[in-house]
Order: sequence, then C-alpha cells, then structure tokens
Amino acid sequence: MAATLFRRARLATLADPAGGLGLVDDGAVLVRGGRIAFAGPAADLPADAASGAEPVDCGGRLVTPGLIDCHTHLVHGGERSNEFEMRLAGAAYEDIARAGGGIVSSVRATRAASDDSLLQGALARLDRLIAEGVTTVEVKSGYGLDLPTEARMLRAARRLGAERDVAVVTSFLGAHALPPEARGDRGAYVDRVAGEMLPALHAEGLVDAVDGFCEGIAFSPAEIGRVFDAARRLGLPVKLHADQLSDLGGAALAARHRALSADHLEHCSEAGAAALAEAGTVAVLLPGACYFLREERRPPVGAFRRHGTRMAVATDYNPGTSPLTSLLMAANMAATLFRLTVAESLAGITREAARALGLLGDRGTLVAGKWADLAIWDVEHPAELLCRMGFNPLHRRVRRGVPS
Ligand code: DI6
Ligand code: FE
Repeated sequence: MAATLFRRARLATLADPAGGLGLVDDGAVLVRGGRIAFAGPAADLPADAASGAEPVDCGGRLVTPGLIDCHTHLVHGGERSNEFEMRLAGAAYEDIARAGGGIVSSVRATRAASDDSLLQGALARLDRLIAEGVTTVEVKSGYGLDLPTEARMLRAARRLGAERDVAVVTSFLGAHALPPEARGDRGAYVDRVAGEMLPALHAEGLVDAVDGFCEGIAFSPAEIGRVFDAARRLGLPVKLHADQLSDLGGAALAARHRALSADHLEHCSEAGAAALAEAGTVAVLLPGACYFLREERRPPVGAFRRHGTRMAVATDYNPGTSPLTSLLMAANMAATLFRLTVAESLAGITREAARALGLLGDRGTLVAGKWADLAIWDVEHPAELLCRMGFNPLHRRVRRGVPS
C-alpha cells in the first residue's frame, strides 16, 4: 500500500485531552492508504515503520488537521446586496424578512435558477473555502421549500463533492421559513416537511442530517419538534439554528432531541448552555452572522466554558446574513468578537467542527486511524492563522493522504 511520510512538520494535532493545540515541534505524519498510520514526534516514529514511504519535506511549517466548515448554505440562486443597503439605511433583518425579503427572496431566486447555475455558483464559493485548507464542508438546503427545489439543492450539494476533492455532508432545512404559497397555514407546511419532503429526500439518499430554524420569524419549538420526531423515525441526526435573534429555548430543544449541534446561540441562557453540555450537543458559533447583522448580544462563551459545552466555529455562509467564504476569518471573528482563545478557535474549525457533524471518529484531529486530511501552512505559530485578516497562508492541502 502506498505510503507517504510528511516530515519536518510542526504539528498542531488538536488531540490534547486537556483541550490544547497538541503542539509537536519536530513532528511527522505517516500516511498509508489515505489514513494516518502515525502522527507525533519524529523521534517516536519506529525506525522501520516508514521504510519505503515517499518523503514530503514540510520545511518546519505548521501542519493542522484539514479545516472543517460545519455550517454553510453554499447552494442558492441570486444575491441580496439590496438588503445590505436597506440595513445600512436602518432597516432591521426581521422587518425585511416580514416584508417578503430575507430567506423568501432567496427562495424565489433559487426556484428560478437552473441546476447548472446552482452548481456553478456554489462551486465558486466552495473554491474559496478549499483554497484555505477546507477538506470537509456541510451544505444545507432550505432555499427551495418545495420538494422539487429542495431536491435540486441537495443534489447540487452532492455534486460539489464529486466535482471537487472535498467531503460534503448535507442537511435538509425544509423548516427554514414558511414559503409564500403556504399562505400562513403553518401546520400544513410543517406536516409536508416532516411527512412528505423528508421521507422522499431521505429515500433518494440526499439527507445526512435534519436542520431547522427555531425563531420568531421562522418556526416554533413545537413545530421543530415535529420535524425532529420525523427525523428520529428515519434514524437521522438533527441540528438546529437556535437562539439567534431571541431566546425561544432553542438550545434546550436541541438538547432534548440529542442534536449533534445547536448553532448561533447569541441569546442562549445559562440553562441552555448547561443542557447542551449534558446532551453532548456542540455549540456552533457563527460570528460572521453576528458581525454582519451588527448583533450586540454575544453567545454565552463563559457559560459554555463553565459547563463544558463544546464550541465549534463555522462561516454560516449564506447570501443574507453571512456572505462570508473564509473559515479563517470566521475563526478570527470568534477570537476577536467572542473572545475565544487561539486553541478554542482552531479546535472550533477542526476537532469540534468534526464533532458537530458526528464525524470526530474519522477526522478533525491528527490521530492514527483517521483520514489523512491535513493543512500545511506557511506560518510558524498557530496564532498567526487567526490574527491576520484577509491573509491566506495555506502552503498545501492534503486530502486522504494526497497533497494538492
Ligand atoms: N442562518 C440562517 O439560516 C438564517 N440566518 C442564519 O444565520 C437565515 C439566512 C438568510 O437570511 O437567508
Ligand atoms: Fe445558517
């Protein structure tokens, strides 16, 4: 089996049980069959283990796990810079949404877009993420809100993983907003999401997890609960847009359903933070949306630390509230806006992002047995990855052992 030895590497394994970066100054990563056979101090590599392996000299560069963006809406039609201008003039996001803009305006554009334009638009955005060392990305539906368009979005998401060397994980977000044709009949729409759309999309193999938007302008905890019950009947994991603009008890709802993650959480209470920790539900922080909406509330990072709630960080790329295609910038904002440490921010876009997708068993840290997904950086110190803005120091990205 072909083997490669990445040598003279400064590793940040993210595998430190105490939550640190797991730094190894003179490190090596041995890869066999696309998986990590060894990662650690070069001096600990058994002398004969790497015989015959093709050497790759990392020149003392920092090597981290490949980055993971665990919350994106990469597939959509149209763009929403008009709403940006309206908000600059003083309009609130919720007012724009109630007046028929917001998510529903992206729904109109997505329904009108061809399959090819959905794919090409998403590829252009995905390429920005990949250029920064992203090796796994989650992609949601939720701008179709009818079965044919939700299916087209999820098929486009699957295609992304065939067109590019990246792992794509899909989430069905039928409970994102009430579509105009539902004419206020919320119950009938939620029934359709849970009883028709989800089973059909799942039968086509398009759904890895089920997401929902629990908010005053979207769906109530009871409505989301019905969608989550349907997910459980199909054996699918769930996650939730929770407590972003108000506290509807979204974190507790996610915890009750043993969700993989609860995302946003600016308005999450202390009890919500505790419930997430108890359930093992990851808090996914999305500072891009917080920044772009000029939200003044911050997620309760102190409470997450006190209770031992795991924290991931993602771009939440979407055309309305977080048009951000830089995961490094998201990590910078998590540090500057939310006061995460360098170790927390970097873990947030690697180890904890893998956990938030239920994939920590095979990626997210540099540990023997996992996929050899690596990012090799032209920096010496991990803090350099986060502190500079609009700066991409990626030297090489490695997926399943193959450098690109
Ligand atoms: N993620 C979402 O899904 C909503 N907010 C967020 O941060 C709405 C996105 C949109 O306005 O299109
Ligand atoms: Fe989102």
